Amino acid sequence: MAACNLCEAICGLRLTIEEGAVTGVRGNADDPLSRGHVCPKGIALADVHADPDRLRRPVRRVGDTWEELSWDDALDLVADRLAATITEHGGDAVGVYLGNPNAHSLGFGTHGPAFVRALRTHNRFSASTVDQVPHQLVAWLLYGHQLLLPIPDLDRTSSFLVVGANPMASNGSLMTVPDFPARVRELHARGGRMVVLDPRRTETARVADEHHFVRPGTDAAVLLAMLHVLLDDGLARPPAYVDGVDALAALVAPFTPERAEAVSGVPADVVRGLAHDLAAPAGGGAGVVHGRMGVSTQGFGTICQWAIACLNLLSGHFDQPGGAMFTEPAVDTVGRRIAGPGRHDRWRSRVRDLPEFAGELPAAVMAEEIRTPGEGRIRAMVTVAGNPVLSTPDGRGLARALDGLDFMVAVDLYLNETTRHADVVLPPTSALERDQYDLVFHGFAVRNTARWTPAVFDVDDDQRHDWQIFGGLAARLADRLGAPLADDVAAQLATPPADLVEVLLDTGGRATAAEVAAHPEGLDLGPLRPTMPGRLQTEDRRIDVVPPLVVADLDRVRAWLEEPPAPASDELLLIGRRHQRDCNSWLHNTTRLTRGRPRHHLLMHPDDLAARGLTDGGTVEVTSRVGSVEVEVTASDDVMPGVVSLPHGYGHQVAGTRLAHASTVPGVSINDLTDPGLLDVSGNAALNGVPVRVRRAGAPAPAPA
Ligand SMILES: Nc1nc2c(c(=O)[nH]1)N[C@H]1C(S)=C(S)[C@@H](COP(=O)(O)OP(=O)(O)OC[C@H]3O[C@@H](n4cnc5c(=O)[nH]c(N)nc54)[C@H](O)[C@@H]3O)O[C@H]1N2
Ligand SMILES: Nc1nc2c(c(=O)[nH]1)N[C@H]1C(S)=C(S)[C@@H](COP(=O)(O)OP(=O)(O)OC[C@H]3O[C@@H](n4cnc5c(=O)[nH]c(N)nc54)[C@H](O)[C@@H]3O)O[C@H]1N2
Ligand code: SF4
Ligand SMILES: [Mo]
Repeated sequence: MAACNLCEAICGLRLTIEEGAVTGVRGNADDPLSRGHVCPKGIALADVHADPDRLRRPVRRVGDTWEELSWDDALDLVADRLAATITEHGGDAVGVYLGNPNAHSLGFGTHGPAFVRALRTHNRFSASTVDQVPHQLVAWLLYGHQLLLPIPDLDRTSSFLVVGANPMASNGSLMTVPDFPARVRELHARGGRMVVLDPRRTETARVADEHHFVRPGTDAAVLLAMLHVLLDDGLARPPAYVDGVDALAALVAPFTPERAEAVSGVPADVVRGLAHDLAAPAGGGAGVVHGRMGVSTQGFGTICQWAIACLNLLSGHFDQPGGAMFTEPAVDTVGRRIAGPGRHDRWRSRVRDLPEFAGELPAAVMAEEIRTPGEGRIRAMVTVAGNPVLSTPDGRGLARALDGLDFMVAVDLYLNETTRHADVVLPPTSALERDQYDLVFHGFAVRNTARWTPAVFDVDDDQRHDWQIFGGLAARLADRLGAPLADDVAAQLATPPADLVEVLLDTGGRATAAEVAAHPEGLDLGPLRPTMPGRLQTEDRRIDVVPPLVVADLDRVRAWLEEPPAPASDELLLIGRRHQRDCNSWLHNTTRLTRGRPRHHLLMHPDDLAARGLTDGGTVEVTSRVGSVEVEVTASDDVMPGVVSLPHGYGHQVAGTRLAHASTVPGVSINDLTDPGLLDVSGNAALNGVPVRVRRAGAPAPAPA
């Protein structure tokens, strides 16, 4: 048995192994959460394990080639260079970017934070600020902890409103929901409904009962108008532990459904209907709203997530079956404060003066912090499990900045568009070679479960797990900086994650390590249960729905609604997309996931093509403030007129390296167009709704106005 760690659905797998090789991968029907679900990526996990492209020993760049070196030499070299940078220029001269797969690695969870602390830097970045920071900020403001996130009780809801998420392709996010397609069928079978608001008619929209186009970046108006209706029509039923409802009513009074319609394109009567359906679904039961990437990575990400939280709080179904509920994981990282609650604005970025949240600065400032001379400039970078050249705004600019570093080290399984800029790459073992307990996503699941999955394959003496790399580097750095690790920290770093998880489970109360280990398929701890207000982490154990930070940002929404910026007549709004067989920026070197019809094209409405004299299938040039790319265009009335869509994670350029295969996958990087200047108040990048122009590739540039 194995666990897939490639997305938030954490599916249980059954592997067939013959002569040391995986010859079959199936979903594990006995897993109480994933119930046999598996997607093409889960099957490709075996390809990663067997992949000759995957690095297994440290490599060092020597001119244009890479040379293997021993683990001791590699760790010593990295520690020497980082320590020298810190000694000479201070801790902030080292920057660190933590990529998405860290969230899926037990070894990072148990050993990563100590490594990051050892770097002594305020210049910490991660995929969170191109993803879900608005959720975390709102959770901290309302419930007192950044990871105390309410999850839609999908298995019992009657009315599911999905705003800017595509779980049919993504398998769900901040809602660990393997087997989403079957769960939608079950929703329908019990008479429930699903409605989708999205600028594209997505795979999820296709299985929904209703889909409405919403103009990118305008959801705040729709969600605030829904709140307005809820309060104005007397539908609001706030729990007794909620404060500030009158102030909230006053704040949302100006946001009417008619004004929402004017900017978003969602009809006012639809907005009214959605608010009523949420509070009182037609067939009875409870309703819930869920919003993800489309409403987080946009200019009003925090306002959108706050409005969604308020809708769920006031609907009458908060913390009740079918509404928004809180998962109770067997290892409660929130209640036990294993993860910090999140704080705001304890320091700021040097160049743009942007506040940190939860110890991190926006990934969108990374390049300028490397590039801009002066004290505190980032001179050395550490990346762990990430590819920010493809994943963060103005990736091209970041790639240029990385070339100007004194030193860079990457902890990664592969050479990619980012790690190829490194001086040293340290490859950890792959998912099937290490033990897994999901410390993160068991906490966001639609059902309470726990699952311990021991490593499937042994490793040789010359491989290291990620936790060993973090521990080895932290200890070496501390020694070189003249402050060796305290004995208890050193002991903890030398302890394998398995032993730490055992203690966490045995002291956690919901299930002992032995009970969990006895159920390798996953231990079922039952459906979600009401837990509020007991689990609130706010000081007064109450929820204030009008936190000052949000109230202040509402001014920005009001100003925008009063005078929406007039777009240039030929301007289009660029949005992203995910495909079931893509996995952010990697896995494009497995044939299993890359065969079939190309899926890197720009999608554009036929009317917008016609207006520009463009032809379906032709090559177009897409230009934003930041850059331009050339890519094939496909006519599609699945996108709203005025909107174009590109997937992220494409634009491979590693020919000549071990990942040469991936460079044959066509496509361009959407993040050569996205703009590091466009941010939400949380510091999250506004990757969606980027203004662009599209014209025929090779056509003469328009005369300047
Ligand atoms: N325009 C646009 N940009 C986006 C998005 C979007 O929707 N639109 N989505 C954003 C989101 S939500 C995210 S999460 C980011 C993701 O972007 P990143 O944080 O850059 O993460 P990945 O692209 O998943 O990069 C994965 C890298 O980690 C390596 N890796 C895989 N497993 C491991 C492991 O166990 N250990 C180590 N050390 N390395 C490993 C892989 O080899 C690969 O090089 O992209 C963001 N960028
Ligand atoms: N197959 C696959 N699965 C994945 C991933 C992957 O790369 N591939 N990545 C994983 C990761 S890291 C994450 S974070 C999750 C993300 O999970 P989701 O958020 O479910 O995934 P997306 O496809 O990014 O969905 C965002 C939706 O928002 C829409 N959208 C864009 N702009 C707007 C807007 O302004 N308003 C509204 N209402 N909608 C808008 C887009 O059209 C898109 O349908 O997926 C995870 N699962
Ligand atoms: S849905 Fe996610 S967790 Fe499940 S097999 Fe696919 S990639 Fe893995
Ligand atoms: Mo993500």
